[in-house]
Amino acid sequence: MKSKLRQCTNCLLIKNNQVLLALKKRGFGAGKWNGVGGKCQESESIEEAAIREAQEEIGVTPLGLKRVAVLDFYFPDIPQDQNWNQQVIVFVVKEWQGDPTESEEMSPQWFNIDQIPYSQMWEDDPYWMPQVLAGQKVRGKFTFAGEGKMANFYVSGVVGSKQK
Ligand code: 6OG
Repeated sequence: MKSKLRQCTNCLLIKNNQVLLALKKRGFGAGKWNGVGGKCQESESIEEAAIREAQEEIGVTPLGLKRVAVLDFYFPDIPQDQNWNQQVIVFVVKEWQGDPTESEEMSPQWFNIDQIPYSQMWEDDPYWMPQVLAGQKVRGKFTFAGEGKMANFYVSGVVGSKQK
């Protein structure tokens, strides 16, 4: 039987046509720009996890979370016990407390919505982030070959494969 994917959060702060991304400094996805977030613990709701992770990673407390995407990621080449398979719940945040601040894990920076550094991000991001930033909701499923080459994807009705 297929096991349930573990859940993770990812928050995109948005203000004045800009989105806040953060450079991951260590661990899974190191060297890539991404929204802020991480693993949901058993004792908390996904929203509580999103708030805690934003506080830990960039010192910001989201005051409103809008759930905008549910993304499943599969890494069939990575041993299951390394836990890379995950479901990421993406939230857009338009109000928060605190100023984005660098932590040991992430270094935040504002980007214009039309200047997102996709070449330095996970390969799935251009397939769902533009829709989310345009105000749409997205359901996506992505399969990666090896540690980070996207092989197949499904995004809200669009199915494709990518060969590199
Ligand atoms: P930690 O495991 O370090 O949190 N995440 C992904 N984000 C994007 N854009 N693409 C992916 O494609 C991702 N896989 C995971 C979820 C990891 C953070 O990275 C997100 C979390 O916000 C594979 O605690």
